[in-house]
Amino acid sequence: MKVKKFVAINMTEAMKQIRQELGDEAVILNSKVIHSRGWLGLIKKKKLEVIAALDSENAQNQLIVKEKKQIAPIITPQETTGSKMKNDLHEEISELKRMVHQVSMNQAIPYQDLPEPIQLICENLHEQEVDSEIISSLSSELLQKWRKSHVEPSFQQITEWGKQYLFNRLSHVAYGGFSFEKKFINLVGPTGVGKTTTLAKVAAGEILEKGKKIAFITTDTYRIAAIEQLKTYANLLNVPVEVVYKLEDFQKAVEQYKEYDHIFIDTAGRNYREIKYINELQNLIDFKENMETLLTLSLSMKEKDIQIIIENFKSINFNKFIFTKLDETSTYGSIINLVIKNNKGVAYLTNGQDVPDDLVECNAQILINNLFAGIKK
Ligand SMILES: Nc1nc2c(ncn2[C@@H]2O[C@H](COP(=O)(O)OP(=O)(O)OP(=O)(O)O)[C@@H](O)[C@H]2O)c(=O)[nH]1
Ligand SMILES: [Mg+2]
Repeated sequence: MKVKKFVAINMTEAMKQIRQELGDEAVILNSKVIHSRGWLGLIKKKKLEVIAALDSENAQNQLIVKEKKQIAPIITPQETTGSKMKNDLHEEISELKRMVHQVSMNQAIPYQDLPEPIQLICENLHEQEVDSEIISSLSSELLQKWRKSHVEPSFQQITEWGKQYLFNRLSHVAYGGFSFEKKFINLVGPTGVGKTTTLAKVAAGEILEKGKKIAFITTDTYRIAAIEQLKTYANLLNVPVEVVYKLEDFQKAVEQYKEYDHIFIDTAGRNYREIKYINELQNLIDFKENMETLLTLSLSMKEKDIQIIIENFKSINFNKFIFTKLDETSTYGSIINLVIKNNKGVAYLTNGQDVPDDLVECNAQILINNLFAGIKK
């Protein structure tokens, strides 16, 4: 068997070379995209490396390699006999399927032509589901800085440029926990994201560290266990709880707790992709009160669904986001996308079930550090 490596700008050129050297009966064993350095080492040229072989003994039974849409070869079986040939054919088809998949995967990644360090950063952000618009403007910025640089920048330097770029895009919104300038502290958001747990974490901090006088209100009468859950935290923290079924109850509770420093409101999780549940919430809580409202979202949710929920909550005019369950993911891109898209900052991040420990007051730097934590050369 004669095996040879061919390098060409695309599959069409590779096929020409293979036909010229090995003839029509050559078999392609493997192909991969390779990169060669271009001008000043900046632009990398993409080439295709193809390994082809010719089995002279079985030449008459070999597969004829043809080209399909200039991307991947297809095979056309000629007359074959016996199970060996069937097996060979089967193997060839599997190999070609794998190659086609590989080539199409390579083409799907839009960062291939960038210098390697920038490519690495962009691919990592892509993995973390950062919006392609953000990655593409970040890569332009990094390329520009690279070109202006008199010496070849280190990977660390490029990473710092990337962090700075994102910081500029993220830092115009407000971060940090509740200001506690308002009497009512309110958490809203979809089912099971961690509203009650987070409320207990924040309340525990205010009571245990600052000695504040706190009361709880729950409007979650939808789930029987919800009241019990809040009561358990209330007992542990030694604070009263009022259950609110309608707006008048809410107003009564306001009067009843007027001596307290803050009233923490726990709301029911509903399918807030439907606007009717937002209206229900507005019928229970007087959002015109002296109130700070945070929209609680979990990182285990799909970003598309989160965005629909955010749009629906805009009528309530919430102050900031809380993102929960950071411990359940290593994909932080959606936080970055949602902050930039909605011009809203993040109050807290939660990273576990422990009350009160698994709560972090957020700022832009924390978001960027999380995003870049896994990017290493
Ligand atoms: N892994 C992890 N689990 C969390 C986190 N925060 C809350 N949980 C868990 O998520 C589950 C739901 O938490 P809840 O606080 O009851 O959520 P909720 O939003 O109040 O739920 P509903 O009131 O039913 O809408 C519980 O098992 C919590 O312990 C977190 O940051 N990480
Ligand atoms: Mg709850």
